[in-house]
Amino acid sequence: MTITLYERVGGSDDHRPSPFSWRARYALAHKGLAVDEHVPVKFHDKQIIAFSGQGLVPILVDGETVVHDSWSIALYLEEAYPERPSLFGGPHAQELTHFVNAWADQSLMPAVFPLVIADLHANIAEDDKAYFRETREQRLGRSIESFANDRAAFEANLAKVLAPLRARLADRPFVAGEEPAYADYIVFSILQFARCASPTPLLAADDPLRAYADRVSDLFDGMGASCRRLERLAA
Ligand SMILES: N[C@@H](CCC(=O)N[C@@H](CS)C(=O)NCC(=O)O)C(=O)O
Repeated sequence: MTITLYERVGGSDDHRPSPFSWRARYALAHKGLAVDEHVPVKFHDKQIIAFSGQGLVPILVDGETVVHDSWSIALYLEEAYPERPSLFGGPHAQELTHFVNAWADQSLMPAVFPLVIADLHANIAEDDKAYFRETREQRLGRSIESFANDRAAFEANLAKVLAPLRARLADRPFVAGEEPAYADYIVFSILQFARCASPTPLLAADDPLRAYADRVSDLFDGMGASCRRLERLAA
């Protein structure tokens, strides 16, 4: 069967800032499923994805099956390919991973977003900037620049939000334990979003969470390495 993944791209086809698209990429790699075609989708490119009946990426097309939403994609892959390595490690772990998904989207992402949004806007394709600015400023009720202004307050908030993650990773390599699983791809996807969006590192060079992000980035032949390039520019 042919597998196609519709993914967000930023300034070029290998600049992939969307955390949700990274989750789908890692889920497929964990299952050992090769993607036959990666379709790059800019923010304003709604026509290419209209077939899915909604306007967000990632979208997985597996043969005749179309699935959108990263969590739904993970559930689909787990059910459709039960003989391949599990993304969760069983039904109870799947339930707990759903909580990790909610924490990442509702706490971690809002803590990271203000620290990188201005750089993300600067780094996406020129013809995507107006759409990005308009939709984000509508949501924020103010300009991107004025929203992102109080960096010190956002950094203090991020430190608080990261505390449970630090505690969890203090004595184990992955959120899921000794081996990585979908919970790690969720958490990593947001650290990766920051790396792809902004050349200013979110975490200090000696921060254990940066080593964690590198660990996940190195999986599957260094699949996440493309986003480290921006960060290295600032190093
Ligand atoms: N809950 C969805 C969220 C997907 C989402 O927000 N995707 C963003 C990725 S950048 C998007 O497509 N945004 C479209 C837009 O900004 O117009 C998931 O987990 O896949």
